[in-house]
Amino acid sequence: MTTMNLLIFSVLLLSSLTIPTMALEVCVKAAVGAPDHLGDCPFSQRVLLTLEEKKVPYQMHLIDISNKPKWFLEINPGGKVPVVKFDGRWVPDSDVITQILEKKYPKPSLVTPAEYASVGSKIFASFVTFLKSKNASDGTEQVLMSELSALEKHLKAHGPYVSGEKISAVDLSLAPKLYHLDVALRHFKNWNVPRNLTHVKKYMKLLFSRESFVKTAAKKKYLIAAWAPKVNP
Ligand SMILES: N[C@@H](CCC(=O)N[C@@H](CS)C(=O)NCC(=O)O)C(=O)O
Repeated sequence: MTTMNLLIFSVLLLSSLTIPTMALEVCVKAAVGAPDHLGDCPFSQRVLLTLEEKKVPYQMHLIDISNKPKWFLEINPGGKVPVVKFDGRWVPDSDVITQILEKKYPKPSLVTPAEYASVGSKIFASFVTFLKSKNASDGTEQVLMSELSALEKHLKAHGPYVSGEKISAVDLSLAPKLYHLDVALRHFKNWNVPRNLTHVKKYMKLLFSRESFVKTAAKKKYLIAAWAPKVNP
């Protein structure tokens, strides 16, 4: 082997050894009943969306949260997903993780202006309450509708994304939650986001069709399987 060939060979060998270790390790929820498939956790998807949008290479570990492996509980005694390993330290909580990602990988910026950071923040809780409700006149649907109407008003004034033309952190947090709302309410309650919420409808379409979303979304059947025992305990 010539010196040049040896040099090229060494560079290739070195890069093949270093590329996998450059990838961030991330633990996310595995699908309920299918531990080899990506699960439905909206907080895990939020982190994956942030990694995808920032084009940060990552290595995913699927965690069966109904049967957490010993190694996972050792690195993360709190036992929740997502967790990401930064500089040798495992960090839980999607709020904390996405803030660290923004600092470490500032481009493209996903910073949401402070005045828009809580847009839509009550939608998920009101969706869950409505989903689990067995009493059609308990007002839970109206609470959800008022949150969705507030989002509609905001998007009409500032859209197509929460902070305008560019996607930002708040959209990446809302997207998986709106996906749950869309899939679970249609399946369990035959309920759809009303047509007159045109901006919300367009927003959901825009989010769900992004490459990052398609790559990181759980299959609908896994999402339904995860909600079933909570809807009908
Ligand atoms: N506040 C946390 C919530 C994470 C969370 O609730 N994860 C759920 C799955 S979606 C979990 O790990 N549950 C397992 C458990 O609590 O044992 C975040 O934003 O990351």
